[in-house]
Amino acid sequence: MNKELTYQARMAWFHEARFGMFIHFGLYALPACGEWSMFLARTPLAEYEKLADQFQPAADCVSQWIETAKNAGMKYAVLTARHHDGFCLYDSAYSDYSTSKTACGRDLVREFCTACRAAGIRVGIYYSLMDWRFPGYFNYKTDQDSLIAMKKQCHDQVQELMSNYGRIDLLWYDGCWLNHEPDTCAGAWDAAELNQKVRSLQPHIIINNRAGTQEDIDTPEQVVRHSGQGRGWETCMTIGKTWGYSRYASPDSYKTSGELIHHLVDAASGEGNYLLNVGPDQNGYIPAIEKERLLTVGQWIKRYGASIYNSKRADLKNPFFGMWTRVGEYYYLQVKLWCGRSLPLPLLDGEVAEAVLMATGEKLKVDYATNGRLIFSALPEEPPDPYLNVIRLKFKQTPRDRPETDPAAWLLGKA
Ligand code: FHN
Repeated sequence: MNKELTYQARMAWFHEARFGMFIHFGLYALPACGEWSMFLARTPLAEYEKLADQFQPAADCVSQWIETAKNAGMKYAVLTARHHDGFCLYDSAYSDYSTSKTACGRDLVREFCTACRAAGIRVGIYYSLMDWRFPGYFNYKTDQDSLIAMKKQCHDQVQELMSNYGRIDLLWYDGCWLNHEPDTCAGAWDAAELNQKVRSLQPHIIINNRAGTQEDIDTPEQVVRHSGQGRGWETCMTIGKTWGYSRYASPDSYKTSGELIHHLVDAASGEGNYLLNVGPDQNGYIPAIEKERLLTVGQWIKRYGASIYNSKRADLKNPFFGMWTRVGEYYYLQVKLWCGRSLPLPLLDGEVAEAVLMATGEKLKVDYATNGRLIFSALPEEPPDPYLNVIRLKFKQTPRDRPETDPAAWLLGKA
């Protein structure tokens, strides 16, 4: 029996990683109207299942995902092994409704695991507990046979995913709510029993909180919401409006690269991760607009990744112009609002040993003014980076926020 790994030991790679790729891929890429199209259009099962006859993604699509993830500075990836529509992207012993046993003829999860490991990217598996094909999901109070069959499928398939694909680093449950009543999760799925089996098969694994038990990480969705000290967390977010491929979305419905970088840094400032989603198209390729956004984020990370990977909380109030991150002995000012040649940082107690503008490598002049203000000067008039500019600081002692006992004292320079 593997010795029980401590939570900190299991979470170490996750905190170093900070940035991952979420991949929502499946039959829904064919109708190209998001991953919920089967349910929202109330497409009869027999009609929807025919999509499997046309589902033949390009041979090199998985390698394109992982190459893009690498170039984006992402350190892990999470693939939908099976989403709510029940179609498996792997060779399941419990279902013929899979890529292996239909036109595709491939085990995409196996391709994904192989490509991730070859690229040094950690492997995450997304699994939807619920499956729309079971009437017991909708009529869970009256159709016990179907509900039990769906839960058995869930336990069987999670175990085969944890047994047959080597080391899995992150298990990403989803869809535990029965008929959209969110508080019916934990008991309905026997999540505690299931996760005990998972951890015996994968002792180092990180499990998310979406099977109804807390496990290892919180998973705020489409919002950066910091968890408390010591609790792992990860914001998952789309670049466009839908998780699964949508061919019809207007370009202006996609988040800008600046917004994505800001969310990434916001998560890192709170010791959290950012799981950013791509929805590959019917051929399995990442849509051009999503790929372009990721490569732009990757360019920023090439310059400033040292300020987010393995980040810790700075335990300082964010300045008016941006955010703090801290890595080791360095504090990083993530400057979103550029203020020209000098930058005032009020209400801070701490003597700066070194201040460097990372974009240029130039040392900055630091003056100490009233109201606990550090004034950084010798900055360029225009922001050197179009997104977030980073000033790396080393202090002579741990910096502290200066408390404002009298909120008006700053008026007379006495804060
Ligand atoms: O219903 C799913 C949705 O399709 C998508 O997979 C997201 C990703 O976190 N999770 C559920 C909605 O919360």
